[in-house]
Amino acid sequence: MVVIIALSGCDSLFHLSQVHAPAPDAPPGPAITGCPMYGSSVGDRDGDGIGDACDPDPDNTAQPDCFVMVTTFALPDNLTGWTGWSNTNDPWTYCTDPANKVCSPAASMYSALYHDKALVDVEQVSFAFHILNLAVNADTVVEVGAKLTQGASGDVTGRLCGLTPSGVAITDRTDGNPNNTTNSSSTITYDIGTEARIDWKPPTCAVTALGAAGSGSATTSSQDSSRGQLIAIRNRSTDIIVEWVAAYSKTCPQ
Ligand SMILES: [Ca+2]
Ligand SMILES: [Ca+2]
Repeated sequence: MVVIIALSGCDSLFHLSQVHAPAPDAPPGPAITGCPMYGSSVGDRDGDGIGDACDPDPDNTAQPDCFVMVTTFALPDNLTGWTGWSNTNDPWTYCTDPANKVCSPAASMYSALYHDKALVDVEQVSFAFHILNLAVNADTVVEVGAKLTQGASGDVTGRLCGLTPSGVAITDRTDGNPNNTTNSSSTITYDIGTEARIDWKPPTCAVTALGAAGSGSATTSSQDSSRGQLIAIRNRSTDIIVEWVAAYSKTCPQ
């Protein structure tokens, strides 16, 4: 019964189709340490507080890495601080199976999930998910980006990294001119249902399937086409379970 009540309340919240003007950076809170997305972490070789299992630079010696955001979408915080959008007005919701994860709008052609706070100095954003569909369509896209904004259409504008019909790719998106894929290179063969992780650390976009499905990457040499300071994930023509999203920076919150 508790779950039913929670779902009802959040459905109405996540019908919102517009992200409000990003709030300024929140006052610094406690530093995020370990690997919250994995529940625990063993080892921290470089002593920067980020566990080896989720440290993008586990042997750094000069500047420390820091988390600026980690969301595991676990209750009770779940989708707080995130705003969903889809072109069919279907909501992002908590999954009923598995519980405590976020499911994309079913049957939505285009959808995005925006982090509500502007985040500066993000150097890497990582995103883990499962694809649920039995067949990936020719126009299936699962992407993540930082330095984004929400365009007038409600869809993402800015540079994204992830899976596209042409494989792992880096895509610049603008309203009215939605796709300009740069330096698409590696292909990836997917096992549907396998957890995959996207790591976007400009200029490199890497997708790793955590099962037996392989990995791929693409690299761009073009200038960053940043349009804002929002992090968002985006998917098209597929259903996904969102596992976690994390943002890293060399500039640690003071
Ligand atoms: Ca570390
Ligand atoms: Ca490190």
